[in-house]
Amino acid sequence: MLRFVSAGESHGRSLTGIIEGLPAGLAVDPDFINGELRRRQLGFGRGRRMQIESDRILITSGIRHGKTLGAPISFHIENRDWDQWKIPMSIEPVDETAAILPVTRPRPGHADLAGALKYGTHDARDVLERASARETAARVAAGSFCKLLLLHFHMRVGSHVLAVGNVQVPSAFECIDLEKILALDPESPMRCADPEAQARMVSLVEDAAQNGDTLGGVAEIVAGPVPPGLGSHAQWDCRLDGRLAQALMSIPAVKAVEIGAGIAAARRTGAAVHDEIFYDGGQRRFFHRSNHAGGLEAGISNGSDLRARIFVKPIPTLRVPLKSVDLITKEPCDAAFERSDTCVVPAAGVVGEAMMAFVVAQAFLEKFGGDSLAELEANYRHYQDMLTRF
Ligand code: EPS
Repeated sequence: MLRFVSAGESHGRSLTGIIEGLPAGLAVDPDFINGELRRRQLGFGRGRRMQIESDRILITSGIRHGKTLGAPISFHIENRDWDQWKIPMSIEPVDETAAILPVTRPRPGHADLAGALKYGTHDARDVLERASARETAARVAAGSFCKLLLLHFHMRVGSHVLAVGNVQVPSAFECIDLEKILALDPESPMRCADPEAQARMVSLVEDAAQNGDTLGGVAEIVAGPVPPGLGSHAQWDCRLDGRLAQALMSIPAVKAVEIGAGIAAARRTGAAVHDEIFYDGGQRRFFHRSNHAGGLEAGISNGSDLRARIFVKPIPTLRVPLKSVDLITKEPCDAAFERSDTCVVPAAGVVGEAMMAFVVAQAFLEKFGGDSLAELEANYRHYQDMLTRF
């Protein structure tokens, strides 16, 4: 079973990750992973922290001479900002006189209050450090290993931004092909297919930053070509749509996930929603001309691209603060402000790609299994032969 865990605080020494369950023999190029880490740091509206960090992976086990061993892979990503935080985030007890102020004014929308109550701490830093979206760098690294596995089987994952605040792309730019998504300039401000909407998104973020406010938005994540038959209808927790939704929903600030035409489908009739079935005799395969299902029917991939959208709430750290209550005095106060971002929708899309890559790779390995890449290839080839002879 493909599994991934991470550890690390936002201003601690480093992030650490372990991914296990990848087959032996997969070539791993750290430059590819570093490229993905860089993509996550981009996007207009990120704060000063991204100028400090320059995320790079250090792989510490599970790879030999450039290829996976089938053993757990461990890795680190250093936090450059650690230099400024050695005392407040010290692993060792520190001198009481070091005057480290606790965070006692919880920010509405962040982990501060719920986490402080849960752990019985009056210093919200004890929870906010791990709740920080810094952790998503480790997800992108883990997702990059999954992307490399999927690439070996010609599958790719991409994302683009559909909305920032109330600025939305016109419908012609919504369900664009994966090829077009992958061709978007990673260095563009929003990784949005419509330059006109992108310009308006940028100026909206500028206004929000000026006003000490923040913005959310919507990103779409697409994977393809995904073979039919991944996931299962047989048990509730095997359904791939549910697993994908959980993975995407777990991204910090994501408050809703939509698969395919999801929300709009609820308002339409069946005739307008379901993707009709066709057969291509030449290629000996079934296909759909539309993809309202987002590539998933009954929790099983149907051969169309997987398509999901994440709805990202505005960042909860506001320079013009909301009302709060002090954790110690219980007096009304303004919420704390820490350096933060104004908008992270393009970065959330990159994290969404990592999560989708993980879910697809996990389901792919479940179906085709094997300890080595050669065994996995043989199992997959056998299934493809079966499909053409179906
Ligand atoms: C975050 C606050 C900001 C973000 C951070 C998430 O960090 P800082 O407080 O150090 O300025 O930049 O995201 C990252 C560090 C990252 O790598 O994405 C928060 O409070 O969630």
